[in-house]
Amino acid sequence: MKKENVNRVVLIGAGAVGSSYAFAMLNQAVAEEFVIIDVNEDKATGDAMDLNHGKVFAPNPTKTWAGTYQDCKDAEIVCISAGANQQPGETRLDLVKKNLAIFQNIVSEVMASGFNGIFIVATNPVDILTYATWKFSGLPKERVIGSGTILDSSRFRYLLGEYFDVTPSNIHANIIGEHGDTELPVWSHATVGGVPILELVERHEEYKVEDLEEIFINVRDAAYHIIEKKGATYYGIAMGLTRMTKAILNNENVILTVSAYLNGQYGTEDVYMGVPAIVNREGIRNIVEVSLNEKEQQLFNHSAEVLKNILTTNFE
Ligand code: 6V0
Repeated sequence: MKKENVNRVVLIGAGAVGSSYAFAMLNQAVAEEFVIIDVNEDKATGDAMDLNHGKVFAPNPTKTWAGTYQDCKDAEIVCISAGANQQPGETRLDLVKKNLAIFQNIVSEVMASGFNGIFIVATNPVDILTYATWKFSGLPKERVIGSGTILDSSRFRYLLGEYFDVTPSNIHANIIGEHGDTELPVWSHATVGGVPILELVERHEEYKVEDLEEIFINVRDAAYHIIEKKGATYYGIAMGLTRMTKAILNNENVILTVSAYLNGQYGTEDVYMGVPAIVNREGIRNIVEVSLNEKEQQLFNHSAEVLKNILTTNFE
């Protein structure tokens, strides 16, 4: 039996993303208990051993073990990063069929345990699989959250930070829409220390619109470049998932750009997409509706359309 006031997080899928998430979670001592499940039981057991051996160096020891679906019953959060990843040349949307089948199985096992917490989904295509998790689990939409464009927004802030030579935390800028090829930058609300980036480009000759466009392309295509070089991407997303987990467990009411269920916001409904949202202990408290300009709204509608077509094919 789990003690009261102890936070338990269960990870399902201890591959490159899952193991990196586990490493970040233990290093930041986010939860008191961390359980690892993988269809490859040896990988889960080996990871738990390896992580436990470093526990003495963490800010607080996290009780860590390779578990079973029964452990989900008392978990506050189940984070899923199980499934196939992109091979060179594959888009995220190419993974739909393979990963939907895996998710049907995983989510029904989690729910059969009596789980009543919050799902965080990382597996690609993340917006589709977050929707699938919501459907398969029957949980309220607020308690199923995808990583969405949290990583893309973080890549965006990093590159803009380099460009303007300012630390990324002082850049406020979002990538929204599908976590994938149809995502879009919200330039109309991007600021550096409160100054609109579009104004900076107008006022200072050294900054150019073409450079901004190139920054966005690099963000959008970052996964392809990393996969070409080292086969997979995992550290960035793992840190993003850890940030989401912290926001929930610490009841932070922080705004993160995650995949949330849209119910009319941004003129779109019945789809999960990356948008800024207030995250707390209840999951998604609210979606932040930024007023998009006409071009941004068109791009957003297109992104929604692409995702909805996939949902229609697979869920009707
Ligand atoms: P990986 O290293 O192949 O790990 C996948 C893990 O899932 C393996 O350990 C498998 O054994 C395990 N697994 C497979 N089926 C099951 C099952 N039924 N039950 C339990 N475990 C299972 O892949 P990697 O970790 O690189 O990627 C995982 C997923 O994350 C992929 O879909 C990626 O595309 C996705 N990513 C998502 C990102 C995001 O921004 N949301 C970023 C990077 C990767």
